[in-house]
Amino acid sequence: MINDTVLIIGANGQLGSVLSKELQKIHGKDNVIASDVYSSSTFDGVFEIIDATDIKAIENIVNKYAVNQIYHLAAILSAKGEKNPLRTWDLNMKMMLNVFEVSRTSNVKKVFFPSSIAVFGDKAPLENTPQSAFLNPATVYGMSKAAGENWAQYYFNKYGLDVRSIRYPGIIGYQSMPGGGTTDYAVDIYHSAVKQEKYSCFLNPETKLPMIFMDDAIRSTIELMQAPKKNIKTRTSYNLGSMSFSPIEIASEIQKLCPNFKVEYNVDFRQEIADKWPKSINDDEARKDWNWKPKYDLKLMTVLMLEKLEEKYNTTTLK
Ligand code: AKB
Repeated sequence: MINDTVLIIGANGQLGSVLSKELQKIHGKDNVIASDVYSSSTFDGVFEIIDATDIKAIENIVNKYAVNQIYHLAAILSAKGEKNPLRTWDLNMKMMLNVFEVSRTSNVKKVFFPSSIAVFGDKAPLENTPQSAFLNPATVYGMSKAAGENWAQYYFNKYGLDVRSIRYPGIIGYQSMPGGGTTDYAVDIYHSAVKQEKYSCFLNPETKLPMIFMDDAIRSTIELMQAPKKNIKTRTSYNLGSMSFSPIEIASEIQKLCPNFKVEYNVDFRQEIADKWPKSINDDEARKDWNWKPKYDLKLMTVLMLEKLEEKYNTTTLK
């Protein structure tokens, strides 16, 4: 067991709720402080309510538990963010800077800050998008992540704060639901299949996007955070590749196991966001610096998603 006290901000979210449990296994149940702006009825462990826009609230918890690592996962995502651009910028930036400032002025030694494929825009190559491609994000969420990456690098260069970051693709897991993203369809579609409902997809059938299975996303985060400091050469954020597919490809993979499953396409404003994002990611730097290697592909993920969701909904849809 590693003797650190870890604070997770945004622990009720899609990634946070799964990561909190994994971190408990590594650091011990009492050394993981899960927090969110709302309480959790399901988390088994230490939980605190924190509004991360309030720097004092973060500081109090960091001091109370002598926290020395923070995973800052709270943010308004791409699609939801476009409904209220100024509020999204304000919240995402304020929370992130509060976390960096509290870390700089306290005993926090390491910070995890998630970035996203949303940092890329139409000036980056759509296929095999390189680590150092030009960043011209088209959403406020993407703008806040691109700015956050630069702030992460600034805090490292200027204050020596060990901030580490990954540009996540869309994350797909059976344990939790995403909220407000453009890649959310790739989780929702599995729930519809298992509930034997027709799925209405908000992206067009050919829209290919980079995605990752939850287990790989969690493992990548932990591997990055555990890598020796000298290996971390990218101090903005690492590209992370895993799989890429379109709605029609995921639907046909599901149909191999649920032959009656049907999808209709009702494209909305999220299409415009997806069209500017990479279709596939070059993650050579992550592979080289901290040995990143994904384990799951679309086929394996689909089998697991359907099996686990069948258990959850207590249904039998699989062939
Ligand atoms: C979103 O769709 O906004 C997120 C992301 C790719 O960062 N899932």
